Amino acid sequence: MELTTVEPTATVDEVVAVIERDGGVIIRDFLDPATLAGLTADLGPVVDALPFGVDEEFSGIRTRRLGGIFKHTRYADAVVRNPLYRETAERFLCIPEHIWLGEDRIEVTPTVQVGVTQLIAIYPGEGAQPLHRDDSVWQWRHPEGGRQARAQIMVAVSDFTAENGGTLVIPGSHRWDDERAPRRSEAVSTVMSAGSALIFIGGTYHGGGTNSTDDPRIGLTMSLDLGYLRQEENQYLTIPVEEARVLPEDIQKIVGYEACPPTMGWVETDGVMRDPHVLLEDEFDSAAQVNMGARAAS
Ligand SMILES: O=C(O)CCC(=O)C(=O)O
Ligand SMILES: [Fe+2]
Repeated sequence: MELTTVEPTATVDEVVAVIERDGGVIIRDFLDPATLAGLTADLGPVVDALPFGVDEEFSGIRTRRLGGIFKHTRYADAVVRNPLYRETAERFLCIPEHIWLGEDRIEVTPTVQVGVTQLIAIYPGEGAQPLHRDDSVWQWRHPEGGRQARAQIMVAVSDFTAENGGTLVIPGSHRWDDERAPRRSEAVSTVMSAGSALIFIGGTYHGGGTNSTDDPRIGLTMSLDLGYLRQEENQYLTIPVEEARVLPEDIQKIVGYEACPPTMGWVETDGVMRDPHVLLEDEFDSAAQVNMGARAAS
């Protein structure tokens, strides 16, 4: 089975229907050429200056990863504003649930928020990532018909091919329960031209592919997540980094300056996804990182 590609003129209904069936869909020419050129111009030099990753198991050691995309370029705004992504995400996530306030039954509809932003440049010689679900960051469970937590996008900044590491996806795997292991033989490559995009939901098994070409494969990924998957009181605004520095270490960690396994809460510094506590340290181990595999096992 291959992934379905739809035209940029597709409706949100059509996009949602393919994702409900397959777990993901490719939108041809998702970005216009000027936006794509702007992304490349703004992000290319920044990512080129980063060292390679240090995590052989998951993030890659022939891969460069840049986070904090919205502080590096305004051309990323078009990604979250594009209705084919934004409204599709809202269809999966903004589903009202009721709560009781005394005897009043109240419908509450969650918002969406950006959860992760990353430019991922997979260089020649990088091997395939383990297939995974991105909603594993919350240890999300998957009963049939359960709600989704995340709608993810992978925009092709370079062409994506089967040879250069175009994202591997297992069609239909969003419906699997949590006991079934993903196998490489079940995955198909995301093949799309620069400017096109793969939209998939958090329960879909996927991973970066092997790059056996001579050029890097460059993708911009972002997620829109359930707006309530966060701390109730906004501790980072209440106690920003400069104020947190003077707190005792156990208090720094309990208010939120600590990652939760496997990788929740990371910050990117020098191309590495790190525990946020490093922002409070004068010196830190440059090999210190959050790691889906190691952290999950520890
Ligand atoms: O680079 C890719 O194609 C996928 C990367 C990915 O799935 C991840 O890092 O979580
Ligand atoms: Fe992923």
